[in-house]
Amino acid sequence: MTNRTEPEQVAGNGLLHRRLFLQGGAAAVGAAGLELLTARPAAAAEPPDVPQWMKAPGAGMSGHGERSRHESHVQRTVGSQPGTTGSGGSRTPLEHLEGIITPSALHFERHHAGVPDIDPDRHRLMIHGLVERPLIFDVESLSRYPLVSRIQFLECSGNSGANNAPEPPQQSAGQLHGLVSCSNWTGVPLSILLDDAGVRPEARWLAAEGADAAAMTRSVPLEKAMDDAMIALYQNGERLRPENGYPMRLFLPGWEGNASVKWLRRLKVLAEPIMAKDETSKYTDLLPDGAAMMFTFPMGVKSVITSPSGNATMRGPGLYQVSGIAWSGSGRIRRVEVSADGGRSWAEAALDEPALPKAVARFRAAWRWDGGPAVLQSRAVDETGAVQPTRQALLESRGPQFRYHYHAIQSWRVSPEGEVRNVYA
Ligand SMILES: Nc1nc2c(c(=O)[nH]1)N[C@H]1C(S)=C(S)[C@@H](COP(=O)(O)O)O[C@H]1N2
Ligand SMILES: [Mo]
Repeated sequence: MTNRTEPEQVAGNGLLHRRLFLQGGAAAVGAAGLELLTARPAAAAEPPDVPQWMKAPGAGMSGHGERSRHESHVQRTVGSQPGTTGSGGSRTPLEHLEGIITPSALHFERHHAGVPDIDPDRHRLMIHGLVERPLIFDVESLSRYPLVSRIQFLECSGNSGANNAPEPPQQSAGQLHGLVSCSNWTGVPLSILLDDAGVRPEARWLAAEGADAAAMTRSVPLEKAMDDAMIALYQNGERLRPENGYPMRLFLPGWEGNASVKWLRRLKVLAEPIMAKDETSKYTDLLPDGAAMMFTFPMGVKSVITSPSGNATMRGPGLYQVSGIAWSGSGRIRRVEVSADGGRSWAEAALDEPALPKAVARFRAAWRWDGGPAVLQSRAVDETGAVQPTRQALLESRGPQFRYHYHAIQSWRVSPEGEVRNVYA
């Protein structure tokens, strides 16, 4: 065991240099890289093991795959409003996932009146209002337009709102923050369709209407529609899941999820916002003086450590890989820092490549836990220079009645017994 050169500590309470995760880093630091994997040395006397599954041929092929039956415990956390079945949400189990893509079957869901069972052959999208030529599209005609494909996150503006409560809820990373997911979305740029329809000069807004029983409707500024909005048809290479808007949805990168209207059936071009029930009764931000902000679309810069997660138990002192996700509605994540001493000192985390705009970024830090009390935090900075705020700073700036757009730093306390808990630090 010579040559054991663990990266140097760069922040308090055991945070090590991120070198370990940079390209070639694990090789450069030698045995410390192996230790992170916690492999035990093979004992020379152990017989080679021939497990059951090597003794006979395995199962055959299948037309549509399923995950391993040993992974069936990985589930979304489902919650619906009292007295309803389809009105509510389900949260992505962030603590069970790695990388940046959310498997479609685990994408979070938020429905106002359940998932409609739409026959794609009978579904239509109409573009009308302040246009030269009102147009009707079906799935087939839309699919012939030039498609674009982008990896981008979707986040409900109600995400993480449980941390507004006076006492920290004891939940996992996914239960607290799992109203965010990230997919490879493929669809038609909305600007092409609007150009085909011929938008009139006085047009400023669009009303987007969904084909669910809620007929969920939101106003979208024409500027966003002409910028990076898409009519999404595919999610992670396959057709959209019914839960996520099959056969077509509006997708507004970086903006609060609610405005990305699912099961999209109508876009009405307008001079003013339509003031739909969904944007007057909800999705406004009440200020301390009683006024409310409307149309607060972009999602703030945010991050959360997913490993370890709240409600997890650490297996004892040693070297750990702290891993998490960061994202910003304003562009790329430039930097993520991790603290193990409740924000007194910070170590820069390694970011997985590539860093994509308005996508989830995966960060990692190496942490030698000495078995003492610790408070783990992550803090993201985006390419505009915006810094993720502390919980205290966020609540002070917005007042106690604020509900949406919670994006403060998450604190996980690690007890000497290894129990990880949500705390307000
Ligand atoms: N038609 C329709 N669109 C909708 C909704 C809905 O209930 N009906 N929910 C909205 C909300 S609040 C969010 S956060 C996102 C959730 O998208 P997802 O279920 O694909 O994650 O869809 C939005 N679009
Ligand atoms: Mo939402």
